[in-house]
Amino acid sequence: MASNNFIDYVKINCRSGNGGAGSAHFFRAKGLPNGGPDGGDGGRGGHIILEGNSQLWTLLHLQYQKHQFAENGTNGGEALCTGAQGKDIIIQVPLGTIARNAETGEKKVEITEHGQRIILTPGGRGGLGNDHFKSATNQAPTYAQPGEPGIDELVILELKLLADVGLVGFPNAGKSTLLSVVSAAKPKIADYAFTTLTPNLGVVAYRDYKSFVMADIPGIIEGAAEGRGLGIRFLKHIERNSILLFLISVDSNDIADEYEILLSELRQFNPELLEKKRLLAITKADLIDDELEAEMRATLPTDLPTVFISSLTNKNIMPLKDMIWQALNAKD
Ligand SMILES: Nc1nc2c(ncn2[C@@H]2O[C@H](COP(=O)(O)OP(=O)(O)OP(=O)(O)O)[C@@H](O)[C@H]2O)c(=O)[nH]1
Ligand SMILES: [Mg+2]
Repeated sequence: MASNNFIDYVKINCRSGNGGAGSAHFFRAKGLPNGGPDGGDGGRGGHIILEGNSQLWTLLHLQYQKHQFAENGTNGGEALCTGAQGKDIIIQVPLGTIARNAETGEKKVEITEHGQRIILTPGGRGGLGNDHFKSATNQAPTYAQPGEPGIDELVILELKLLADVGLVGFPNAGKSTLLSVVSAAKPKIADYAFTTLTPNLGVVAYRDYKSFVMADIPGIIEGAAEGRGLGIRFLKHIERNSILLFLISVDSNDIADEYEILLSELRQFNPELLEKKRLLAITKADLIDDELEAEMRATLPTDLPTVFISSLTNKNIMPLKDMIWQALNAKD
């Protein structure tokens, strides 16, 4: 990861509050020395609760708050007084946070919406006071329930990386080079076709500690669906990506034509791939001047947002990231 401020995994110790004990008190008053049971219930122990917050993008804020202890409930009192509930602890987490039991790895909860609250570690129930135990045959129960103990556990919070962008392009289009300039990934780069033989993933740091994952896959050529080149088996790696970024080099003979070939190969592999949002980056823009760029602009496909970039000079790399981020987070 390019920045140490991006934290997507923390282990925290959660301890919910003990429930307060029920009271075994009996009513007493002048002239009424043997009143009935009036012990109140104990208060519930505090819960540890997770709350989704769409303004958070990492678990960094929890790195120094690894002990989360909720308050105990207080005991029940006389005159049917219920004990006070232990204060809950509410932990704010980014959307896409998954909580697991650290020992078993079992998933406990997942937060997907802003404002969503889920109890992670429930507080102990308060015990019932003796008033609950009176009956026809026992009108003076001296028994009251103890409070239920809280739970002390280790929990792993993990951030599922929000969404991905898959790179689609001919060999040599500059896919791996782009990944290497926007992420800490170090894919092999060379000026021959099929340099990339297996997919590479990189985490792209975006403004304010946000991030997304970019997948660089081997180049696709015409006929890939029939097995030419490395074929299209690698396309399965972009099936779960939420958007596709097409990369076509400025030195392509015909950008619109190359785009159509890529689309057609994707369609043959899995038509659903064409339902994903698409963006187009024309790469190696450092090789042409502004005049030529303006001329080329007129020949580009018009059905998707397009930007001229250069991984060599960093031209339009930030606007490209903005474009990707917008597409990943668009609400449609
Ligand atoms: N001038 C210039 N050359 C670039 C740029 N980006 C990539 N290249 C060059 O283009 C060639 C291919 O780059 P790669 O990143 O390996 O291309 P690829 O799309 O990953 O290729 P495959 O893995 O074979 O599919 C290399 O020689 C790069 O140095 C750029 O922005 N400007
Ligand atoms: Mg490559």
